[in-house]
Amino acid sequence: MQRRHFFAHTLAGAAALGVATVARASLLTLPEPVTRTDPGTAGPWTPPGVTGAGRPYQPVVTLNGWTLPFRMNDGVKEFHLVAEPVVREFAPGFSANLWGYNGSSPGPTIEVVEGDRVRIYVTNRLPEHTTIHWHGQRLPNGMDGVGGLNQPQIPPGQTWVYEFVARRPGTFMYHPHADEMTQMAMGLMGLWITHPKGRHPWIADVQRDYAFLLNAFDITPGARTPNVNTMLDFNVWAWNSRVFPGIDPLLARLGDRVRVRIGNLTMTNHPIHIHGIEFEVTGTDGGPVRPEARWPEVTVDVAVGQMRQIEFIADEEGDWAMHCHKSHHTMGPMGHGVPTLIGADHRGLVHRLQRLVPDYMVMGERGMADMGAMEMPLPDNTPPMMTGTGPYGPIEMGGMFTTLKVRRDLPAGSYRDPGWYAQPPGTQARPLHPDAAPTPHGAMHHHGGHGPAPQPAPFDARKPHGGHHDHH
Ligand SMILES: [Cu+2]
Repeated sequence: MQRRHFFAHTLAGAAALGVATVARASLLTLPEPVTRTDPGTAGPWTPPGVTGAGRPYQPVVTLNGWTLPFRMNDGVKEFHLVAEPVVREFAPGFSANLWGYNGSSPGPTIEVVEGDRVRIYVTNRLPEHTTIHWHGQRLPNGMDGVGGLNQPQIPPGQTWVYEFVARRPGTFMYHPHADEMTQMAMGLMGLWITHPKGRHPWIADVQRDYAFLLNAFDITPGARTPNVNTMLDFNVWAWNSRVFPGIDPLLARLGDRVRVRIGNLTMTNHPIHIHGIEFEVTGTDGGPVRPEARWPEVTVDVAVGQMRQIEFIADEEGDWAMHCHKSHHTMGPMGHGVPTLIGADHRGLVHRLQRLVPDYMVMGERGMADMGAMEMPLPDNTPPMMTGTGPYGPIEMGGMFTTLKVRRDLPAGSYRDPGWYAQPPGTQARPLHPDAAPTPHGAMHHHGGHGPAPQPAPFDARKPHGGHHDHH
């Protein structure tokens, strides 16, 4: 009896919620869903003729992502998210079947202004039910999106409506709260930015405002679909479902104040490190941090389910590395299960092994750096273990790595890659004997550097059959 009563009560509550939220909206036509599959950075987006509830804002740039357009309907900002299977390119030569929103994983960034009333239509084109939880938002309990707790699940094929006021400014995210381990392992997630409606004492004006999510996948080399039951042993460490060299650089003009918003939806923490500058954490998903509570950092640990908003002045020119400081997170999926062979003596062994395994090659007896320049057969559809080539050769980084490019002559508001930085004479590490000085490949000079990024240097291939070296 108690149980029956409970169910009746729950259904009545759910029905009431449905009436309250859907009745008004069902009289309207749905906004046409906007779709984008290009994994490149779309650049800032400002709605034409609309500046939100208050002053104009500096729009965010979602790294390898985009901002979802909305329509105004009687004073309400209306968005349409479609949860659906997508194909995402992680880096050239490596794509996967994921789940995303509106053609991409992560889904598009939702960008609004404090005080906006926001209505989000969510269409479920997945093969199973889903919901969306609006991580970090102040909202009515029935809009919080935990399937089974705050609402019934959204069945496949249906469109449901969320509606609430974006009550406080900050850096937030959205993701399913339904079969969550599977749906996040498949890439369902997105960013939400609420800009302040007026001048806020704890929120500075910035010239550049970047945002991305940390996400991780377990994709067997050569496969195209993530293993969704993996709990800890992920092998693809990504920013916005991209891995280096597929991650775009962050660009800044010398002297710009730069904000970077980073959210973590992986199952481990990521200490994000930027070379060349110091930054402060100016906000979290809990809101802006008051200035007297900030301290300088060059690495910020972003724990699971956290967001960190950092700011710095880009006052040193150059190409500065920016990466997760867990070194196995700056590698691709080939790095696991390979024994350490540093110092092992392979003399006499290689030819005997090659009789049994013709493609056998020596690797790792001097460290693993040779892998960055090695040409070896890889399964289709997998990135090299370490990859990415700079003006002086392989960078030996993959996964969660990119660069912060600071340039004196970058036009204000330009997001066009200026190519590699040319260090001024006398400011670069050098060999003791000057005739052994490095030769840059494709470094561009300060003037005229507005063309496309130069081609990487050709690989210095180390073939399997040439694979043994003299030992001392
Ligand atoms: Cu990491």
